[in-house]
Amino acid sequence: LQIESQLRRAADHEEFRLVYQPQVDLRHGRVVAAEALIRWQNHQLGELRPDLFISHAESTGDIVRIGRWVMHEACRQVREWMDQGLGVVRVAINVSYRQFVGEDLAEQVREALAEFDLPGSALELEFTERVLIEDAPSTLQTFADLRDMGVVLTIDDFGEGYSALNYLRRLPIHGLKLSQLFVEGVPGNRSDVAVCEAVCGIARSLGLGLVAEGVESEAQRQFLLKLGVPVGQGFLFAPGLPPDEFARRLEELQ
Ligand code: G
Ligand code: G
Ligand code: G
Ligand code: MN
Ligand code: NA
Repeated sequence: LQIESQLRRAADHEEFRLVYQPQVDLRHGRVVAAEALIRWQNHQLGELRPDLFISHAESTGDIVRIGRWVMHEACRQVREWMDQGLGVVRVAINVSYRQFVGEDLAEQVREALAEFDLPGSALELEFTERVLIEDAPSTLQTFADLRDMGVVLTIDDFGEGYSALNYLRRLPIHGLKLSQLFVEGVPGNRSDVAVCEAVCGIARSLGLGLVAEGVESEAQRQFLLKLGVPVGQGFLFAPGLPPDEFARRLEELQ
């Protein structure tokens, strides 16, 4: 497949970049973190969306190399922002299931943090529910090691997949991300409202943080605030921004 042969060479040809979507305090819009989102510009295929190529990269195994690049680049960027005196801010990166199995993820993170002299708290890892479900023998230890480094651990797209409540209880994670699938329908759609309330209740009773995704309207922001969701991200605030635009945005708000 063309996409797969191009993928293999993309990292070497510097075809990837990261954009950064602000996570904001839903009360007054202060930026509390940024999610790094990968972009791929290929000379033959054009701009490809991650939901298309990430699944290819997962099946070929290229995701392991791409994931290393993402972690390195995100840490390099945070260091640059810190050196510029910007009040940043933690960066969240998306981690695939494949990066977790058969790889020493905790060691990778330790090396990246050390290279750029960053505290663990500068980094957040977003996992999918699949990581919980597969429950590899080393998972619990890896989570514990990462948490001991101060790295923030969250479950992405919570509620979309399997929602393994049993695993949530056992793993030392910090927070959940409420899937935009459910945020989309509030406040009008009653079943979406019910799911948002339920996820909020789970987060609260387990003592977990909660970030709402896909906040596009003022009505959604108001609804989530009333529900007690502290942080959100979405087009209401900003899409993923190139690093210089993200930095400008931060400066404006400070
Ligand atoms: O960036 P976009 O809004 O198109 O993201 C689409 C999907 O791709 C999301 O599910 C997101 O989690 C995933 N994604 C974006 N960047 C990365 C990345 O660096 N690594 C992994 N594994 N997934 C990513
Ligand atoms: O739970 P603990 O006290 O270990 O939290 C450590 C750090 O993680 C704190 O800085 C806290 O604000 C942050 N945190 C807790 N929950 C979340 C979350 O859901 N998302 C994000 N981004 N940070 C969180
Ligand atoms: O799965 P993950 O949450 O990592 O992916 C985030 C995805 O959601 C990215 O593709 C990003 O571009 C997209 N996104 C971010 N904010 C919004 C939003 O407000 N509305 C919609 N429809 N998509 C969003
Ligand atoms: Mn994510
Ligand atoms: Na998500």
